[in-house]
Amino acid sequence: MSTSGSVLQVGPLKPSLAKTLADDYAARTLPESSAERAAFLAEHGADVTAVVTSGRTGVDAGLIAALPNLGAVINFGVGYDTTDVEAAAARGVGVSNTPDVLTDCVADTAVGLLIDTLRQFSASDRYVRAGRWPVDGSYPLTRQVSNTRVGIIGLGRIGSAIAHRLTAFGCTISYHNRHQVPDAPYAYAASPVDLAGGVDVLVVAAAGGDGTRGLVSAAVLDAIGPQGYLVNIARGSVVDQEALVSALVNGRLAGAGLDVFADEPKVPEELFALDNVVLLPHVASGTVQTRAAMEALTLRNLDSFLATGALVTPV
Ligand code: 8YV
Repeated sequence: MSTSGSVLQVGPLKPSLAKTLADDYAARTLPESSAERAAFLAEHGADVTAVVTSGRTGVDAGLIAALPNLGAVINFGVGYDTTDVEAAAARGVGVSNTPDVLTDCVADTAVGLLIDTLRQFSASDRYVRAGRWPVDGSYPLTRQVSNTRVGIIGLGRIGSAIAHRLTAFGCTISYHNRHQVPDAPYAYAASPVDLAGGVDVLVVAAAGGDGTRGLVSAAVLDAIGPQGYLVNIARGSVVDQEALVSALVNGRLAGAGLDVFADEPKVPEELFALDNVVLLPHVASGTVQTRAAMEALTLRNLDSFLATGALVTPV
């Protein structure tokens, strides 16, 4: 489908998606620098009816205000915490995301990261590569995964898929969520501290944004305790990162597996030397198959909006 240049790309996107937007939709790209941006918006702002962005960048209230004819913000990714949904709603601007298509890969990553963190496979690999096995002998013993007690914060699509996988490992699952989930076969904890106090591993799968900022606080980390682990595949903002680093550096937490950070791509360097911490560069949905499905759903939302004004997967 082609349009008269009414589509605006905001922030970097998957190269094939950016190419399709430019070639087939005559999309323009919002300049990075603020000086160029102001001139661009003065010239083209009123033409824009649809923005395509990702969770990395998003659309804030200022940008929404500068686009008087905007009708939709189409987000590549399930998380849309970088877009000001309230400001969009106040203007009648729809927001879509890419749910479901990435659930399996993100849940796979959560389980892989959990296993790597408890069993220290990444650290063991480094041990072999550094030539330490013949010199220092067997790698130190690690923590069993199967039959552990796992608490999940956020029992949505992804949290439920993680719970389902870990059930097959014989893990006992409990969860905390804004609301208790009807018919969920897992024990509900009324608060994150209550949940953390009764588990060996706390997995964060809650949406980011102001509603969950710092939900995993210093008190929650203390409740997990020196024998417990944290795994985060959600958003860095859900965890008090300063408190987490301090707990890990001081041995008040047994370990952590982190795919997301407070200020990506910056990762606290204090963690680099810790073998009980696994650090991933926000790759949970990063497979060829899932990213292609996310791209296709992003374009379905754009096509639907341009043709009918309605989004396929509104948030
Ligand atoms: C993507 C994600 O890496 O979907 C999300 O919310 O965090 C990831 O799947 C990201 O959105 C791409 O920018």
